[in-house]
Amino acid sequence: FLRSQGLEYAVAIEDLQIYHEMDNIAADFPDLARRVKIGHSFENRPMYVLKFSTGKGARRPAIWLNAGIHSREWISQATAIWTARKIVSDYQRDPAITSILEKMDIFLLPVANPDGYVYTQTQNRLWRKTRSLNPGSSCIGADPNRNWNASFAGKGASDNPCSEVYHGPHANSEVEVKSVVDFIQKHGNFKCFIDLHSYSQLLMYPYGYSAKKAPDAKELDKVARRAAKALASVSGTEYQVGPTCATVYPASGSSIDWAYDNGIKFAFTFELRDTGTYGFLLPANQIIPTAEETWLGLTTIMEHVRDN
Ligand code: ING
Ligand code: ZN
Repeated sequence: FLRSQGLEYAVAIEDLQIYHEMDNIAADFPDLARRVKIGHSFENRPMYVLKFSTGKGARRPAIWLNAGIHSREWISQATAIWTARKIVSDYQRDPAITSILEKMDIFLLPVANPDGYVYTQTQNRLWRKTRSLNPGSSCIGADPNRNWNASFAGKGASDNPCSEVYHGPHANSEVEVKSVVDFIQKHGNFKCFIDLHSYSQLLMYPYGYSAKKAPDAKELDKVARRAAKALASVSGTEYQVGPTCATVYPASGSSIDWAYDNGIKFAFTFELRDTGTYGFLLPANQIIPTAEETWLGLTTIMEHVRDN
C-alpha cells in the first residue's frame, strides 16, 4: 500500500506543468533564475520558488510574489508563470525590471497550494482550501489565507472545518503556509509581499483583520493608485483600491497582514480579472491580457520599493 502511494505521489509531482516551466526558465537563464525548494505540501508535493537574482549577496533586499494560495483562482498561477518568463526575457532589455534586479532579488511562488491546485484539475474545479485532514471531521482542508499569525482566528474566519474560510487548528498549521513563513523569516530582508488572487479587480493593502488604519496607509494607498493606473493603461481594466477590510470584508490571518505586521511594509493583494462575468472560470484567452496588464501594476510597486 505505502509503495503504491509513493508511486502515485511521484506521478502527481511530475504532472504539475508549472514546475516544468520553472525548471525550463532556470535552465535557460542560469545566471538569473534558480528554482529553489522551500518545503512541501500536506500531500508531499514540493513547494518551488523561482529566485531571480543578479547579485552575489545572499540576502539582498527582496520581493516576495505569491500566487495560487487559493487553488481555484487559476488566473493567479497562470499570471505568475507568465511573469516569470517576462522577468527573464525583459532583464537587460527593459530598464524598469533591470534596475529593480540590480538592487533586489525577486522570489516568485506560483503554486502556493499545490495539493488544492491538483484537486481543482482532477476532482473539484472550485476547491479553495488546502487538502489537510481535520481530526474529528470529515471535511477537508483549511483556508490558507486565514492561517497566518496575524490576529489568527479573529474576524472573517471560521472555526468550522467545513467552512471555506476555516482558519485551521492554529496559526501556521498548514505546512504550505509554514514553509513560506520559515523561508521569509530565515531570509530576514524582505521589503515587499504581493499575493495574487482572483477575482474582482481590486488592489488592497492591510488591514483585513480590523478596520484600524495601517500606519503606512497613506503611502500604500498612493502606490496602489499609481499601480492601478498603470495597469489600466494597458487595456482599460479598472481596479478599485483600498484597505482589505473596507474594500471587501474583514478577514483575519491573511498573508499580507502577517507580512505587514512582521516589518514588510509593502504588502499588497491583487484580485485579478474579472468582476464576475466568468469569475474563477476566466476564459483562457484572457490569461495573457491579464498577465500583461498586471505586469504594469507589479513593476510600478516594485519600482517604488526599489526607491524607498
Ligand atoms: N479574496 C481574499 C480572501 O482571502 C482578502 C480577500 C485579501 C482577504 C487580502 C484578506 C487579505 O478572502 C479571495 N478571493 O480569496
Ligand atoms: Zn483568493
